[in-house]
Amino acid sequence: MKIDSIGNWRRTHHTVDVKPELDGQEVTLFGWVQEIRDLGGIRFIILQDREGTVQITVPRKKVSGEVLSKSDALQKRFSIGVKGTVQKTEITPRGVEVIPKEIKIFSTASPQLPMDITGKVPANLEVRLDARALDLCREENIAVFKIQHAAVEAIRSFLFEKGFIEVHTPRIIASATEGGAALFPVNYFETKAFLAQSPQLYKEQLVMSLEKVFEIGPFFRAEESHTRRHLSEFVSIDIEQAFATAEDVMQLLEQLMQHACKVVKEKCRRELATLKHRLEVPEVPFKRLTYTKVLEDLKNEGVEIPWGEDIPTPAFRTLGKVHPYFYFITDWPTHSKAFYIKPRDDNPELCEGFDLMWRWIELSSGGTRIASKELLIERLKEKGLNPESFKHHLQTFDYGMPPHAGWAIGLERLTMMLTGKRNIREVTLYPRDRFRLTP
Ligand code: AMO
Repeated sequence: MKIDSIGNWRRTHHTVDVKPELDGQEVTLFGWVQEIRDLGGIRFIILQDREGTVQITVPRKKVSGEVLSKSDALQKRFSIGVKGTVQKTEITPRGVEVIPKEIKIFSTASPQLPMDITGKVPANLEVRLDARALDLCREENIAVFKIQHAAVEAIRSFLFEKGFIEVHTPRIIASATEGGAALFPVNYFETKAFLAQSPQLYKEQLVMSLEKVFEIGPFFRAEESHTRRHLSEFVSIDIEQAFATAEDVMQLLEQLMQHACKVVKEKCRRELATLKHRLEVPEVPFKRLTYTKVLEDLKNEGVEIPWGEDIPTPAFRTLGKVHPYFYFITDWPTHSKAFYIKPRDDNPELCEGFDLMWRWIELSSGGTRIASKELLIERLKEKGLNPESFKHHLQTFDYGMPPHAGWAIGLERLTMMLTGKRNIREVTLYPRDRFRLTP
């Protein structure tokens, strides 16, 4: 088949912008063949681009021989260009169709695609992830990532507005930052290094100079657990703020959540409709429950957890039914949180760490940090970590570390909430987990 070059053709409209008001006007459209319906004398081609679809109608007797033979050759997922005339019509749902004057075929596609790109015949998730580039062409997936994009844009501008400076910290590091989660080792010249689990120690150091910082980027956890909410590579939205406490950054976080939901709800009406998801803009302040209160709530539901122990996933599911939207869990036992979280002055058994929950899923965690070097060394030892491995970080506490606090949100978990998707892999372009490293 002859493959056309783009030549001097340039897009005049996206498919969604082809409206009945343009009746009689010539347009140049680019995209992909989503569906072909042949009714003998007339052929309908659904042209898809990033913004939606439009019907290209080919009345056999009325188009040129060249257009006819090109349209006869088309198959699903061919990449094409169409120059044609817009026509108002009653027969398509959008009240418009395009009658082609010229068609260019830029590339062909396999006649046996690994899945139905219209989504009418559902494919299982593993099949879809194996052919992810094709799966991402489905309207539903385009909607998911447009919603994620709108959320990230809203978050960035919110934080800029509040005076935060965007930073980029190292991904190749020498020692662990998050005790619990495992590290991925990498060969670094003659020595061993690791992929960063979080920007925690760097963002804390940066409050000494830049005061209010944020970072959005990928981090790595060698998660053994294969769940619907864990990835080995996830995108973290981190903030850290000087001269602030947990309560200050919790207020910032709830306002940010409300803002992100509001922006997505306004800007992504079409995408939310495609996903059939009703997004609720939450009221602030969010509920604040102490860890001890959570245990009481769980006891009332028949789930008993001894004070001081971790809350297992099934218990969180129960809790999510009692508190169905956003809520904070505060006043965790100090030993259950990372070494850098500040114990309470009035009761060091409890700490100033918090989690932001959405139903049963942890969306974000953070807290007031320890600003005293001695206390930090003590906490490292209590956690069984060697202060010597943290000497470069500890040194920075001799340079005037201010009181500070911060948090991190998992972008994919946030996207699950915004889109109503139940598996984190659905909202990750190319997910990485215990069993998946490709594509
Ligand atoms: P934490 O380990 O709780 O805290 O991570 C913060 C948030 O990141 C997301 N997240 C993940 N998402 C997908 N897959 C994973 N494996 C994964 N691990 C974490 C979650 C979680 O709430 N340094 C602290 C944050 C801070 O105190 O500022 C930290 O990393 O949404």
